[in-house]
Amino acid sequence: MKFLLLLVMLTACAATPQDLSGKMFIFPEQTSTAHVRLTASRQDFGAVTVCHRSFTDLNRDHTLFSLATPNFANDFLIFWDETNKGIAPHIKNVKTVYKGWDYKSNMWHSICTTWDSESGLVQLWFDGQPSMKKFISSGSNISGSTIIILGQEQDSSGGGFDIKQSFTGMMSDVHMWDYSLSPCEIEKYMEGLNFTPGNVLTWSALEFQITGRVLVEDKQKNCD
Ligand SMILES: *[C@@H]1O[C@H](CO)[C@@H](O)[C@H](O)[C@H]1NC(C)=O
Ligand SMILES: [Ca+2]
Repeated sequence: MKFLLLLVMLTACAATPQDLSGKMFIFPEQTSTAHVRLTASRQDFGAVTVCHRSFTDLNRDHTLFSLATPNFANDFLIFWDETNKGIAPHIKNVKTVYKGWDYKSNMWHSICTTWDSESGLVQLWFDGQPSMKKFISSGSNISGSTIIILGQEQDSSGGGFDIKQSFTGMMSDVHMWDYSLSPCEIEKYMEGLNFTPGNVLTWSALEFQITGRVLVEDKQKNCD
């Protein structure tokens, strides 16, 4: 009975968007199971911008944001590639690597990625700095039933997790838009100023479901 009640409560939580302003997800241990599944407010994307902040001390491959559809397991993936020492966006299973960033352990990093299907260009922003634009994939939308997961990297829609690509650490301020955000808006996000919140995923009204040991806590504030 207790279990049933808990189940009902969990289900109710998952269905209601929550305001995570000032909060973060903590992924405190390495597993091939613990993750957060985010519910997108829409599907079929002719363009995408995804922003997030993360903090980790991993020195191996790890996922930061994994969006899969039945068509492509890596339909929109942001990945740290340890071999190439670069941040690797994947779009429609095509990968490109951005090297040369100071992706230091044990500090917060803000990363935004934009892509649009018309030009096929991808661009990354790392701690306030824009990368060059690179061609990755053009001519068709990201479409089909969308599954977005933090903490694990999908090799198939909703599954195929690999402990060696899992994320441990903290993650916050996850937003997704179905258009290319302007450089000014991205700068505002980077600097923690007021910006236009995501219209596909909004941190202040996030629908999500936690599986395994992932916790929500307040972000540490500086004492004054
Ligand atoms: C691609 O997505 C946009 C919305 O972002 C939509 O207007 C357009 O019709 C889609 N294109 C195709 C070919 O489905
Ligand atoms: Ca994988």
